Amino acid sequence: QAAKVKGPFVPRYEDYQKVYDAIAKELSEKDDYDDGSYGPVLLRLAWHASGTYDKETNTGGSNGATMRFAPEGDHGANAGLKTARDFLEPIKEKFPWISYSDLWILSGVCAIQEMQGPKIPFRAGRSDRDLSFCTPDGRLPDASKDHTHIRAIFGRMGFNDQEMVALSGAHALGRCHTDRSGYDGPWTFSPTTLTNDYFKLLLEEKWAWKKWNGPKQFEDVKTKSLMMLPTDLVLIKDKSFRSHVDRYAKDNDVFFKEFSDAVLRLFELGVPFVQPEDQRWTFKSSFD
Ligand code: CCH
Repeated sequence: QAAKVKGPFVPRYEDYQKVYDAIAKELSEKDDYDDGSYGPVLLRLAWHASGTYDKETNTGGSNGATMRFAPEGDHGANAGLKTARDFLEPIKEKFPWISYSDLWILSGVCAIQEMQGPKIPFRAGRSDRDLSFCTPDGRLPDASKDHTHIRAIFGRMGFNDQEMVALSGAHALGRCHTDRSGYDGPWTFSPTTLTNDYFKLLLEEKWAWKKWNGPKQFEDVKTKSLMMLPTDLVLIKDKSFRSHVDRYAKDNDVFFKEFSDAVLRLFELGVPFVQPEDQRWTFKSSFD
């Protein structure tokens, strides 16, 4: 009788759902961080892993997880993201078969869904690469700049105006930290729940330069407890951007749909998937 041969472990949807569940559990249990959740910083990790993509050279993007290495991990834009990488380390130990690249993106998906955002369909298949694949500094946006810069940075990834505005709605979540970017404060009153409040506040509040010794940023005149970056205000100063801010402020469902589509595209930039586009997975949230 032939001995049973065990083939190599090929993870499937159920296995990735288990990883999702483990991240969601950690998110709900470790609630003593920042505004009560690691969700925002996990999303920022997934975004900064993906947002290095350059469509001309097909370099950068989430395939590789090269932010693990010093040159890229030390880029100014990535300050503070070690917190997110460290948060995921016990998960990686529990599920050693998942690549860091897939884990970081799956945790971004999980963060969005667990913070009551839309579903973000996911494909697996990213593989980790060595430090020779680190991207040069300067590929991520600089918050002190204007519309030309935003279009140049996101245009390099292949995004149009509408997608740039949709993606920016992520600033409903989290906050700026003086010891990371130098900026200070949250954009909304509910920084651990995804809503279209970022767009509503942009339009409804009065924004003035904050008087302080830090980098130039805006504060809301009424409560002085919220902030906007110079690049955030650009979205209501530029006519084309503004038309999308108006649409998203009016209708949260439209925002969720277009945010989900744009984030899905961001997370897949430059990844040579085997899993076909029409067979993406949608994970169950902890509250489904
Ligand atoms: Fe962002 N972001 N972001 N951002 N971001 C910061 C924090 C978050 C810019 C600058 C900053 C996107 C686009 C832009 C998040 C998601 C997205 C901070 C504060 C700066 C500065 C960092 C700190 O001090 O900790 C600029 C400039 C742009 C575009 O022009 C996009 C796109 C996304 C995701 C889709 C999230 C989430 C945070 C909160 C992180 C936290 O730790 O709370």
